[in-house]
Amino acid sequence: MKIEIIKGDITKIEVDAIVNAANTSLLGGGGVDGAIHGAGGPEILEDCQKIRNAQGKCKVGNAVITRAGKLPAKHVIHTVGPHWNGGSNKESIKLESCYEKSIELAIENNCRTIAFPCISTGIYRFPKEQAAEIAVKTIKLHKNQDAIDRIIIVCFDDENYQLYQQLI
Ligand code: AR6
Repeated sequence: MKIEIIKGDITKIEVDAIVNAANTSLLGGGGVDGAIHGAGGPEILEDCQKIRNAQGKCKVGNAVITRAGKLPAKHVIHTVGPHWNGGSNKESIKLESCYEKSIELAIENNCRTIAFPCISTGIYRFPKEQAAEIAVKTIKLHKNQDAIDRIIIVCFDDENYQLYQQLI
């Protein structure tokens, strides 16, 4: 499994699955969530609504999968990152679970290439350095490395890009 770090917009990446930093409602929001729904069109929200009707809200640390509408990716995996609350609310474990569950869901859906944004490091204010360490550690330690060909971490801002380059 190859890990790549790039700087850019995740809505433009052609992979089997891009990951969305969603919220528990699954019904859209700002940041990368807004960009994905905006670029992908109504098909993504339609699938999210069906999931909501079937299972209710998505818990923090969990993930669900939908079609990708007009995006170049084939699927969108929506995961809900933790809101940073000083670190005493199991934020690290919850963030680790986002990466873990997203990779598992990708494998279950035969996705061999995955692009991740820097989950929770925007509106949810998770400290970027700590989030990057958790992301890299969780991806590298994933037990089913043979099932994935490539993971791309898509950094939107310079700070994240530099942090990930130092780590990889
Ligand atoms: N491509 C890649 N990364 C992006 C893009 C993009 N187009 N746009 C922003 N980022 P955020 P969170 C980066 O705030 O912190 C939403 O309202 C951004 O620079 O999108 O998990 C949801 O609905 C940052 O590094 O997500 C939730 O309510 C990273 O993506 C809440 O925000 C994550 O920032 C989730 O907050």
